[in-house]
Amino acid sequence: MIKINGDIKKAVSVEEVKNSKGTVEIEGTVHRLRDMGSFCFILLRTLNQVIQVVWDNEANGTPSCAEGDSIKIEGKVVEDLRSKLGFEIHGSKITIVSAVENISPVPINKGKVNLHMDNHLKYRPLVLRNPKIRAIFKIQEGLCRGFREFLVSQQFTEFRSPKIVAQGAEGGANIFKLEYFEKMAFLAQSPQFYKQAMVPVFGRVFEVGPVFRAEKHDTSRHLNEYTSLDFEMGFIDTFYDIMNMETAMLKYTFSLLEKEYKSELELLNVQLPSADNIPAIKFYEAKDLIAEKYNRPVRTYTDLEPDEERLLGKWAKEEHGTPFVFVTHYPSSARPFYTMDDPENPDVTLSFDLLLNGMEITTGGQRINNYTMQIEKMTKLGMDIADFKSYLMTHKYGTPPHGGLGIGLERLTMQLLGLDNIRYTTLFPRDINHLIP
Ligand code: AMO
Repeated sequence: MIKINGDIKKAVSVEEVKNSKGTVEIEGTVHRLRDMGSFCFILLRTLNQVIQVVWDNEANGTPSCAEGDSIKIEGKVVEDLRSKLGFEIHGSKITIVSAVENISPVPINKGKVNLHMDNHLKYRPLVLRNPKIRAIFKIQEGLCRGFREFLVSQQFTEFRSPKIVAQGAEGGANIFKLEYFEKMAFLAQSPQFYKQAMVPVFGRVFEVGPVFRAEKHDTSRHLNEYTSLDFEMGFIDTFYDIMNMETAMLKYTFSLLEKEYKSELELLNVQLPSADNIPAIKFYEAKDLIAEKYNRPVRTYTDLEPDEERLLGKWAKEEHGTPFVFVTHYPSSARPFYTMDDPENPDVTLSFDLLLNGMEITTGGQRINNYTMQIEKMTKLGMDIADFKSYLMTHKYGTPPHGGLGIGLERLTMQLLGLDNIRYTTLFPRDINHLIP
């Protein structure tokens, strides 16, 4: 008979191991075995850290485990200030829980994984076991946690929107089509319509979820599926309320990372930036400033080019000592139909992007909340109102002034950690060439 008593199997933290007196038993994967002759180092990849076990070959015989085995090891915790964790385990008994079949074809246990991108992605399930690669995703978890915890503290409600939808929310051709029984459907480009619909329901909402963009080009900053951190809030006075909320969220998140993700930040040698005193510059002023300061004539005023974003990041660092810069008042033609135009100059919008180290990580702004105004803008853009009847219910039956933003989680991770390709910041990237793993 199997007795199930409902106990949850507890995971033990490194601190608990360190502070335990006497013998401990730890579970983990053999990360590395280093035979030194009379003794052996067994590096064990545990839930949180790689823990060093010293195994006395003379007293215990050579260890029975191999690299890649899942084992339990018993031993005594001994303080050792030379070790990174301040202690090591003097092992006395090994139990193999699951033996490895084959040696990994990629170097999981090396300090750095030096693989060509194609091989890196081909062996992704293995590469992710490397502590430095894993640290990227622990930090990413911290970014999502910070976003969530901060917004909950500000009375936002978390919601989930459908990913199979009938319309594109962001315009453009970068939308995946899908056969949906007898109808045509799409993969959601963003939760835009749904987060706006939630404003009259909950007042303030957020979602952390996948979004899909059918980008055909192969760049270091675009994915076909990425995670969007979205929020939307009602009763805003201006779109600066959104920028202030994002700034406060970033500050909260960075302090959470400093506290709870210290070892990962150290492993990756990352210094988090300060989100204090972020400058804001208007779109047209930014264009002219870059042209003048960096001798780069404006080619088009339609949007910021990647090179202009990079130079603007340089300017923010040089002039304001920060890697962040808000760019506001984008041209109306560069923003989707739901964006509120500036009543003082309808050619520009009450919208912004946030750049970090010279790359856009966020888009946000105030939305049109007035029904007539929204219909007028859509008509001007040649859109068929009938297709958007459901979306327009929000406006028709009343919604307060509202706005929000979408942060690309992978872009934020990439820019914070100084990585040169967005593929390193998503577990299993989807780009034009990769669907497996
Ligand atoms: P936008 O389309 O600008 O705005 O997207 C918001 C943020 O998402 C990230 N991003 C991407 N990341 C990886 N791969 C891509 N292909 C990709 N495309 C965009 C960027 C960008 O700043 N609904 C609006 C947001 C809002 O106004 O609330 C939207 O989706 O970091």
